[in-house]
Amino acid sequence: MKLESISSPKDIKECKIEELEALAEEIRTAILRQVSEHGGHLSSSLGTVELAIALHYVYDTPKDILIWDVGHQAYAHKLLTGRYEKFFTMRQRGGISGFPKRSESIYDPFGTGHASTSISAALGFAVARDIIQKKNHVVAVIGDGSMTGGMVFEALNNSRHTKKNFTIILNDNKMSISPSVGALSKLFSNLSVKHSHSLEEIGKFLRSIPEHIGGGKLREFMESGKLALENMVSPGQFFRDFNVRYFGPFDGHNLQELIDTLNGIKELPEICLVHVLTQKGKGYELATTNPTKWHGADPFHIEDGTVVVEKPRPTLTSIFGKTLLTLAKQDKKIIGISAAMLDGCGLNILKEDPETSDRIFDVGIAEEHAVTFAAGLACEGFTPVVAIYSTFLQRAYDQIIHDVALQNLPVVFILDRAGLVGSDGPTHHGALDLSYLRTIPNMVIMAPSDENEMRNMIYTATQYKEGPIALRYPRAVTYTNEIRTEFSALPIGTFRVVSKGSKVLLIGVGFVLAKCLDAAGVLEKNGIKPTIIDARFIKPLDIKAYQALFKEHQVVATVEDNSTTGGFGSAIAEIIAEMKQAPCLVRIGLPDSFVEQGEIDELRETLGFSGNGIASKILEVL
Ligand SMILES: Cc1ncc(C[n+]2csc(CCOP(=O)(O)OP(=O)(O)O)c2C)c(N)n1
Repeated sequence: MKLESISSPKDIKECKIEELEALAEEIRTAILRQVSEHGGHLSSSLGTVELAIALHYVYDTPKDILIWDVGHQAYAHKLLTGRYEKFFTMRQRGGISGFPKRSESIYDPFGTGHASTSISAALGFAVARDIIQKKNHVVAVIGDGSMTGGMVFEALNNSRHTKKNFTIILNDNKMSISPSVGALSKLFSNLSVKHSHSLEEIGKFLRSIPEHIGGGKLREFMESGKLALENMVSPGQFFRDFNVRYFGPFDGHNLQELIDTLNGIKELPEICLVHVLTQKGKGYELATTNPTKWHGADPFHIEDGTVVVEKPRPTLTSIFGKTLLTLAKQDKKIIGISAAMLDGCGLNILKEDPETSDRIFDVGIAEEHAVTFAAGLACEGFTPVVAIYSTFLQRAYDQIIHDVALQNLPVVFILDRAGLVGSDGPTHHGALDLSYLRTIPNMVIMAPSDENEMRNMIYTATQYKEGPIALRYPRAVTYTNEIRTEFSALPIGTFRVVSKGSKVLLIGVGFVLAKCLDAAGVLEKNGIKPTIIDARFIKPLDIKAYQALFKEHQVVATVEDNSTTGGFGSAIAEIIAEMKQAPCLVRIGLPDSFVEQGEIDELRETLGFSGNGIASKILEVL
């Protein structure tokens, strides 16, 4: 059975194990080819190839529901469900998504991208199935990293009394993006020692104790208390307390074992958790030796793993990490917090530095906890810096409001990947943070327009003790060469006049200021020299100073890498609404719809985010 001839999982149902094993190799080759050419999530997907085959072999998808948590590991699933042709368009503009997506395939019953949602969704499917008396199976596949998300336990807690049956596959590779952290990773490691083996070992040990020193009594005791002993050596008890029947661990690369196990548990009328052990990066040695680096990869040469295009400059993420390292060395009250993204957020260099490592906390995929944990630290006089991607901080909205802002605690929020992120698409674009943060009382929000301003904003944030303060910046490399080493705090709420002109006032929020400068070039060719402002702050705003400027201009244009709904442009609209003589306002930003995947620059161009796009919108109004 050739991979390209598979149009649906039905095509593999008659295959022999050897054929399935050969198919697994073909799938790995296809994944490696695709990710090496276009980038993507490599090591997670290489680790779930046999699992995807076994699941589609045993279950009757799409009638049976198969939900992949996060979904970054579902490339084999895509290949087995009629998407071979389109697989090589994955994560590109107009191509298929890098995550499961309902609108893409009937084999993707639930869209994912953010972690720890699969068990809740599976329970929803199971309850619905029983109400409408459908007969199908529901399966959620979740990684050990994603099991650290609080929603998982809310779902398990709820599942216990709904008494629905569905199956959870715990895909345990001992890794989140970095090695898994916390008590759960310890629990799973304990589970990884087959409890039957442990019992056998203990039995052997007890039998070896001679009669005269009480061996017989001990053996009797073991027999009478077998259950208790089993509980003691079998951490499966943890799941049993949730009314979940634990099976495992199994070798997640042994197709026969996986198929037999899934067939064995499939019809059980209870919630089953099948624990499978897999290797992240399986089949590509570089990825198995450094699964963190290969979690998400840019295009690379398969032979030696070198990237096709070197990043021309340092990333903003690394600027943040280096800046915070410098500040944390000077100020021992600074504490860094990450939700399973130490590398992704740039805190890894602080974790590796002996002077700061014990002040850096990876809390697991637990954004809500990260924020409230920071609130507690702030109460005791520390300066917690919570570094979370814009899209993932959405999770912690109530914690930001109720635990931080309401108590006006000085927590610093660092939002990387604000704005468009590119090929990860709509689940990952940071399109809403200005809108969701701006409505929160006490919150200060900043966006730097270059890396020196960014360093000063990080400094300003760590100095600010009046309440919560957030800093957002895009997924980007740096623009300027010269990094200044001194820091200076910015006066809260002030903007910077970049250049003075007349008629048109262009306000850029963050790094899109560069696009405003391009637009100014186009406008100047049309005889208009605009005034250009670097907004710096999104909240608070210097209303009087803005109103004074508005009076001097006919057209005000705001440019932001955030939804125009509720973002900076909306804030300016609120100010203008209170003026007697209002200028015309043009708001340029992301639309009130989910933006699809694609190259960031390409997407921006389509959305009118280029110099020409901005200028033509202004000229239209004039
Ligand atoms: C809410 C949320 N926070 C952070 C992430 C970023 N993220 C993507 S995959 C991943 C690790 C997932 O680990 P695991 O579930 O064990 O899957 P593996 O990649 O190891 O197969 C993280 C932290 C996310 N997708 N969602």
